[in-house]
Amino acid sequence: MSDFPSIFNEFSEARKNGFIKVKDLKEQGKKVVGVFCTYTPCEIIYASGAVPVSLCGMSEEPIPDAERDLPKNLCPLIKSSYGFALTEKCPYTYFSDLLVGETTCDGKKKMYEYLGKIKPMHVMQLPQAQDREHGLKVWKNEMIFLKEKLEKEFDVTISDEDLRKSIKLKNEERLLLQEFYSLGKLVPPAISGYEMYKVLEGTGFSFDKKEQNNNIRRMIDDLKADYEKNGTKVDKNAKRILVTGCPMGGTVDKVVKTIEENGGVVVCYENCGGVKEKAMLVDESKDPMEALAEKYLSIPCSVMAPNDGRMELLNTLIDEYKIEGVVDLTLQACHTYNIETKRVRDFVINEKAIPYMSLETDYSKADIGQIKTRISAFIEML
Ligand code: BJ8
Repeated sequence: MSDFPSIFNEFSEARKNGFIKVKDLKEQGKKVVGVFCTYTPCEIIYASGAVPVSLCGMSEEPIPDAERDLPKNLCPLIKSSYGFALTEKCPYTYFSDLLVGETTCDGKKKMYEYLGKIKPMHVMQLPQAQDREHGLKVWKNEMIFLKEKLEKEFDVTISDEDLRKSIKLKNEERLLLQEFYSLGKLVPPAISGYEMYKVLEGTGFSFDKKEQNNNIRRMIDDLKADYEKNGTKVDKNAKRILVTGCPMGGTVDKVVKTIEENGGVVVCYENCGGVKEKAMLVDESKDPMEALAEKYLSIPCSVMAPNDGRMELLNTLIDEYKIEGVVDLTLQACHTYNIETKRVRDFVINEKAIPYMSLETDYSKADIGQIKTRISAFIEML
């Protein structure tokens, strides 16, 4: 396979390059809204004329500062996100005019109380179950509440037409990203899991969605043409791995690189950043708020109880991507994903008859050796 198109590098560097872009946007008078979770209905933020940017902390750097206010025994994603706001070390947090979070896990929602003292903060009350009709009503009301907050905060009016336009644009992005990550279905896959992750991550930091969608289209076409002509650089004997569990931005080097340096290739990410949010579109034929509430409430995250949707999604993905092993990643002190490992393990081993391993880690380098030993033993066994 030849070198990647330059557009690929652009996506994988998007987080770094976005710092300058976000500064430029601010100078042009654009509002920036910092978000933390896949449940955030970004369509409403776009409809207000603002741009959403992901503030999920992915580095251990600000964690010691965060631990002045937060307990040590807390998920690194929460501590890192808070630490960046506290220390003003992350330009995205620094430039955000408003932060929007949801009552997902206990750690996040309690941390938002402190974050609200540093930056203007709006918290959406997320229902914790998907099987009650009144849950959907609550969530739709929360959508309307967010819309009103944005209108007031930014002195704008958000019409249904504005919402429909942003829903369409986000759906286009989802369809393109579905096509992109489906390149992992090829045997052998067209690109490594590490490269795939970097592109998917980069879309959270591309602010002009129209331009971004054109670039993704071009990149997919180039990758497909290249695969046809030159094949792939991924080893055809590499074991096909699906990664599920917590968001992995802060652990991708430690986990994905290790999988791929030890005879495996990640062909599918079920977690946030991967398929979880992108698998379902927003219904463009319905009332926009109704459709947004339906779509976002159906995201199968472990903060939902029960979380049957995750098993359904895993079931489909394991078959479609011809998975040979499942790696379930939990960030330390994430109770919901940690508890759900039993259900996932039972499902993968007993119902899908596929090897499974769970990994609990944080953002430090302390356990790199142990992770390498465990992952290489797992892949060798496949
Ligand atoms: S939709 S996965 S982004 S909540 S912060 S739950 S790791 S203890 S991030 Fe998440 Fe939204 Fe769900 Fe996705 Fe655990 Fe940490 Fe909580 Fe976390």
